[in-house]
Amino acid sequence: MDLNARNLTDLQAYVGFLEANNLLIRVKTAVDSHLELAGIAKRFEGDKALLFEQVKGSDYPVLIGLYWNMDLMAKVFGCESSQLPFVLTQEIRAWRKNPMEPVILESGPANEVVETKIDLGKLPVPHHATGDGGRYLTSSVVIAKDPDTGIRNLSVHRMMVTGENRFTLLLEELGHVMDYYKRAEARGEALEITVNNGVDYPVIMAAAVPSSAAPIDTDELGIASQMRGVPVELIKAQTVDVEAIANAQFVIEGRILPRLREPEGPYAEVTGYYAHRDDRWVMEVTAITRREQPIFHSILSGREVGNAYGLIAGAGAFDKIHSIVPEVTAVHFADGCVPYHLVVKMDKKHEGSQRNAIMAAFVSLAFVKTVTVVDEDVDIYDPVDVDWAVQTRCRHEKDLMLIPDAIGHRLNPMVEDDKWTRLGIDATVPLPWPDKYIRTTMDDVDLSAYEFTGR
Ligand SMILES: Cc1cc2nc3c(=O)[nH]c(=O)nc-3n(C[C@H](O)[C@H](O)[C@H](O)COP(=O)(O)O)c2cc1C
Ligand SMILES: [Mn+2]
Repeated sequence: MDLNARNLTDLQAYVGFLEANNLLIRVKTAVDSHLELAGIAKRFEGDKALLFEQVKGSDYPVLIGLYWNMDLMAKVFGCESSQLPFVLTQEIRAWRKNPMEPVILESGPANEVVETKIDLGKLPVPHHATGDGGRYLTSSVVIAKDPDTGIRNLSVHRMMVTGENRFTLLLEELGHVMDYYKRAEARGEALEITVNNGVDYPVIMAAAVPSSAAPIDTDELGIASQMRGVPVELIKAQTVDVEAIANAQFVIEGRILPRLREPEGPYAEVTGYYAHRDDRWVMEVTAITRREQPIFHSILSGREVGNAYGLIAGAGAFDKIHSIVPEVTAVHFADGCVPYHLVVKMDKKHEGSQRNAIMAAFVSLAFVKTVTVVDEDVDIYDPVDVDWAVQTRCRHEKDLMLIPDAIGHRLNPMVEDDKWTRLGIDATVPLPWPDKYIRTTMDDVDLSAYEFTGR
């Protein structure tokens, strides 16, 4: 694949590329990382990316907005935004067929400077939403190793700064890091991790590939390597036996402590609600390394998180769903609230296989609440068109599949006792396709042959 993201090896190169393509806004005024930075970013949400050149009390600039605009992302990948999901699915497929191993170096840009004193207060970590409980890392990639097999894992976690050398963080129940942590904790051991801030699309996206596409016995760094087109370079850490991303901006090393929980939250989640404050997992920082001139990377809490997760999660799930039900031709997370509503498009050949598509989608994505399946003539990227299909093709008495007491996504306020009801909506036309379901069309006119004014 001709991926521009391959040539963009680090955030400095991203900044240069975005600027050259008129996709970057520089904020020249010094801003406060407490509420002000995110408040400004919110006003630009979905626009060009933002580089805050000066953050009060910190030596480092902050880049935000790399994931909030699909066209910007497509530009970096060198494709049309409509093609982006398929490009990513191809990368996951190529990785599965021929996994590429990362390489381990002694040193790299990310450990040019080893901080002599550990002080998270020096980093421009934003306090995003007004009701948040503290300053949050939102985009840093955690590398951990399976305590039994040593296989590496990539994942992203919200992490709240609670001291000079301390975070509290969220581990999702079904995630691989949670699995590792539980096994380490049962032995009374901490789980060593590196937290990599300021990494490229391939590394963050590989971290968000769902476990249905990247099971626990696979190393997601292989997916990042595939997307970069070359093996990802890792560096050895100073204080833990886990590697870090060589061209990250900052590496925070440390351990998630066993049998200890401390308050984390509230945090403005992707749901549009605050996740409540509760006792959660604790990371003790053992070292911080960085580049000579690092750029701190953040993802604006809320929608941008959904984008960063939804695109690659959809691409990974598509690979899985398509392998089970080949008639499925595309999937898309409805933009309203990623990751809860997945729209599935299919070229139905067998009556009933749309129900298999719904079930395949549910098992491929643990946190999807609603799956709507539509025919090939529906534009799944247009919520109006999807609603049109539901309103004109779904027999509510027969075509709704309710799955009560399924495992819920804890971030969603609808979840009770970790459970909720999942809903499948079959909005496909029954086969053989009756004439009454033929869509109206107009003549497909070539506009270049006409003269217009006022256009
Ligand atoms: C921006 C962003 C924020 C995320 N925040 C969290 C989080 O706080 N806790 C969590 O467990 N997963 C979070 N996730 C989701 C996991 O990173 C994702 O489910 C990943 O696939 C888990 O890796 P695993 O399949 O190897 O367990 C986040 C993902 C993204 C992209
Ligand atoms: Mn994993």
